[in-house]
Amino acid sequence: MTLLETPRIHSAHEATAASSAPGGYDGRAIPADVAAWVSDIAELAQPAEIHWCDGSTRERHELLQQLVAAGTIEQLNPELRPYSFVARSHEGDVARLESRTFICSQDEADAGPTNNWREPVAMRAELTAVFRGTMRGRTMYVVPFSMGPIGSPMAKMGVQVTDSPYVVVSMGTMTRMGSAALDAIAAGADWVPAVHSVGAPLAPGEHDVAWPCNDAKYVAHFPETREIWSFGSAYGGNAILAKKAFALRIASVQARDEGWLAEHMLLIKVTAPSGKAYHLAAAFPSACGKTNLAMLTPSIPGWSVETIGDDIAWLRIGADGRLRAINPEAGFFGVAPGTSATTNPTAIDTLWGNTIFTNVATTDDGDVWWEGLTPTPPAHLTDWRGRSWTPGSGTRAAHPNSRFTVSARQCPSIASTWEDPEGVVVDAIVFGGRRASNVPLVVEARDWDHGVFMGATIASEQTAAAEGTVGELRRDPFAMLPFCGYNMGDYFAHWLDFGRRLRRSARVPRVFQVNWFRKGADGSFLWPGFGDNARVLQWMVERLEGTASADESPLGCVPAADGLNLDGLDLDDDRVRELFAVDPAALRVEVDDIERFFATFGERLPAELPRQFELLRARLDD
Ligand code: OXD
Ligand code: MN
Repeated sequence: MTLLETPRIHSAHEATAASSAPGGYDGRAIPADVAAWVSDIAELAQPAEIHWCDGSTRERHELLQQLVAAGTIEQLNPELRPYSFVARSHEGDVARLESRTFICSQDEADAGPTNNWREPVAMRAELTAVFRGTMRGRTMYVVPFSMGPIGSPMAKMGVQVTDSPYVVVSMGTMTRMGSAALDAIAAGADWVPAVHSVGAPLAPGEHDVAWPCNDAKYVAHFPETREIWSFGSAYGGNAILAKKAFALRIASVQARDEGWLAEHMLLIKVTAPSGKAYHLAAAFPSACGKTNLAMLTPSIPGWSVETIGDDIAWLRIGADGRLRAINPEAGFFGVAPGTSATTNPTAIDTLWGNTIFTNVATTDDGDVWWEGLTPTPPAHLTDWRGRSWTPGSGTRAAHPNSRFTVSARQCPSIASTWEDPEGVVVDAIVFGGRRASNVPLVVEARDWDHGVFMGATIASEQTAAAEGTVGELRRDPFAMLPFCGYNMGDYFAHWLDFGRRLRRSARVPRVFQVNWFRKGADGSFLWPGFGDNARVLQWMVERLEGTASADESPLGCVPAADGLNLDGLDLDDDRVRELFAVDPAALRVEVDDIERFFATFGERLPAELPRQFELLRARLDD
């Protein structure tokens, strides 16, 4: 790069004006290491301009206007959906790309059998080639952000550079983004660098497309140097690097090294009619109803559920010896299809305005629609591809992985403690998946180690959140299969070790497994789900309080007869029996599958897991 091509660095309020001097940012000092890194990336990617994001409302407004002008987003009817927008992505850029997600640890064994490993030197060379000149003709945005409330001892900082203004506004919703985060870095906080490009340089005078992206895609993580490099996609977790790439893949490595947990978990506060409140952290694979559970409206009187987070939780042992957790995110990037006033009225209320929808359908009067929003679709829609759509056309109007991006602050059920810098005390951990068979409605683990076994053996039917065949059963330990940044065998060991540390502290949380999705012989769901899931939460709380009795089953403790509150529910005894049925023959087949899965970890599998496995086998043979 010659000196003449050196990109201009300017403040947020000078997005198109002449630059202020490098190092100037709203009069603030830019930390030298951040400035040096930004300048290195700019030298490689060669953007036309550099914009340091301050996270202000004015900046967001300007970016949204720019995105409307570029055709990336369209404003919805302000009378129906104030200050809200719809984006239609490129048809080849609609989900997380697990096959293009790489963990580039020095040693392949440290990535483990569940990750795509790439040798870091070779990957750096490949990335350098694709990133060279990738931002030509575009603005590179520098996005300083905090995961967790700024100032929280549990928060962590990052800086993402991106050439996508759509990604900037998404980061603005999903994180605490802007000057305050940069100030925290200037004050000495460590930060994770994340480089993102849509991979679509513009030649002088070239007309841009609405959703620039590249057929070649990479979401690469370097765990030892805590770096993220993403190329070619602007969709969700591929591009909003604070979320899956940082808050789970890189953070899981930091958590292993620093003795905490970075998990794919929602966080809720459940209050019993007595007024006593408990906090639950629950891990479910992508698109298995985490947002619905996080915003649940209980069907049973006297109970309430408040939201702290819907996707990611960071947990550590607090100064008081209790397990404490924060939601590191500031917004929800939720799956739209299936969200309705019946399934999740709180989400519907949250989405009243100030929302960016991606790949949903739009109505003729300028509002949004997706499958499941209303029992019958409107007579005419514009589908997620931007084409005219009528019911019966045989295609889906909204993409199955269409999303809403909205601030957590807008959620009517958000708990007043959701930004508590110390985190909330976690009383119970829940694991779940989407299972048509074999897994009962609820089971309680005998102890922490048994709970780790439950987490390690979660399997779920694949959803549309990532590429792959929807419906196929896959092992998804701790719902972290696509998100664990290191060898999952070591991750299991870390969980076991964490339990040993918890046992030395005040109280070890209880562990449960749930399955809302079991089907009967007739193929229909056995359990009504949604608001009625509060009945299962009630049983868990009563277990915590020591008032609910349980029966032993080979899988763990299940509610004793009459233990589950089924008042007012039209569920006959046969269905209840089916919900909790344990079929040893079917489970033995499952156990063989678990054995094969565990074998893939070789000597990295901690001995406690095969021990738990043999105990289960023996219980099934009893
Ligand atoms: C998500 C996912 O977007 O898990 O939360 O895919
Ligand atoms: Mn998720």
